[in-house]
Amino acid sequence: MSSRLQSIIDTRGPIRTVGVIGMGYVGIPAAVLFANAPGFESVRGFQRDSPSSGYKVAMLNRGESPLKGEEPGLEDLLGRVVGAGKFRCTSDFSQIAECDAVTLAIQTPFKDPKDLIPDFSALIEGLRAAGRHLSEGTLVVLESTVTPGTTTGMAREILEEESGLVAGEDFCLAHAPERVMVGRLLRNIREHDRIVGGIDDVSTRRAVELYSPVLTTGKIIPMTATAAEVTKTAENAFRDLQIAAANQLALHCEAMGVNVYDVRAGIDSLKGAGITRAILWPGAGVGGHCLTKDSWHLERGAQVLGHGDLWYPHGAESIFGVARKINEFMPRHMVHLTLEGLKRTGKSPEGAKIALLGWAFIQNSDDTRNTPAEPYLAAMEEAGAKVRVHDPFVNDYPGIEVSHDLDEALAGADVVTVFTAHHHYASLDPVRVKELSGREHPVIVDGRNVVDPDAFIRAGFIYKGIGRGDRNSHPVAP
Ligand code: SAJ
Repeated sequence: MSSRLQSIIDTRGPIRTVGVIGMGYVGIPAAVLFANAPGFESVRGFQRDSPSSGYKVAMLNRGESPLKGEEPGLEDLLGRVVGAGKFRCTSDFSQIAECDAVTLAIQTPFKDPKDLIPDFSALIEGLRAAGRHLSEGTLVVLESTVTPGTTTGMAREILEEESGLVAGEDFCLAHAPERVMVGRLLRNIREHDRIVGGIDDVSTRRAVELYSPVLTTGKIIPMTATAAEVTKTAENAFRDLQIAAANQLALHCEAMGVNVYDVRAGIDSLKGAGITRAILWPGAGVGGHCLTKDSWHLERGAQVLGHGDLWYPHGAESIFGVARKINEFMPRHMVHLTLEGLKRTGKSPEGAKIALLGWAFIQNSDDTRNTPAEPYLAAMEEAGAKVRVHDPFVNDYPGIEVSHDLDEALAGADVVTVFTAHHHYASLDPVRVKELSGREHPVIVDGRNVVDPDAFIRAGFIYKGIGRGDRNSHPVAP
């Protein structure tokens, strides 16, 4: 622990001004909650003035949220902190010099999972901007999910190179990973426990000072920066693994003619001391910015930080890698179910009309990052089908026309495929859908168990559902 750094912090006093780099799903709610905390005088949101996202600066300064999906409380709180002059967004990164603490909430996708190469270009740019305007005693926090070893390694090096200062001596550095889900951003930040990992004790304490005021029921869990990185990547890798186990079980249930949802309810019923049954939900695939890559960050950490000391058969796939492959397989399984359904109507995919319901990767959101619907669409178009996409939340997507008109999307459809469990689809009326399709036996492929198979079968549909071995070979209603 550096007494020098502690005395710099003591001289600087409590954190008053906060900067948040990256105005996205993580940065915007974080900045608004910092601004809402009475102890912080002002919060700056830093956003590059790029063609794709520069528009956010003016929008945020008008108190409007650029995030489209349902985000309870966000727009109100944003309006209040902007109105009170506590939050302002800017693309002038030199104002970082006025901040006591700076957080980075920037995307960290993977360029090539096969060779475990992440794309840290946006993060590096953010770190360089922070480093260029860093002053003694500033706290820098990485909120982005990163490969274990990044905070004490690459991030530290770049910040020191740009600032000429030394982490742990002249400024504080920590990792405090975000744990938010779209649709409940504010609640997650307030209520989830916060993992806080400094590169040293002074940094950890300073980061605890930053996050404590925004927590309501959540508590701080302090640890080292690298342990915090492993915690974050591992909790997502475990979730991906649990989903993969549910998906594998669904495939087995289809083969055995059993309803996976009955089995799931049965397994879930075993409760009691020492018994944790976190069986998740099978489905059409795993999307989003997190589960689709964080296993690879964990794998890379074990490789890089482990310096080859990973005592595991060389070249053997880790369970996290296998889980990724199972979840990546599910959209292809949706293709299989679609082709099987068409076959039952004596049709081939060539020229078939498909209504794809749900483009967002998760229900009741506009978030389309790594949507599992995309590989399905590509495969069906390759098979010669015409696919119309409907999603009530998604306005636009490069190269894809997304309709908000459900009747128009369903008109003339040979197949209706449900990819996202938006609440709109729970009330699909089989008689109405059949009318719109105009087919004697349209096919319905349910990737999220949102429709009642029997109601659709009675209406003359060919039904196919993930994990519904009990219905997927049903007799066709006359
Ligand atoms: N999914 C399933 N079955 C399930 C749960 C999810 O197929 O039982 C699918 C969803 O449809 C979606 C994908 O997985 O396509 C991801 O869904 P998610 O509910 O995991 O949503 P994320 O990725 O936004 O949130 C995860 C969460 N991680 C954990 O719970 C460990 C969240 O807490 C993290 O903050 C977030 O990743 C992140 O940002 O890392």
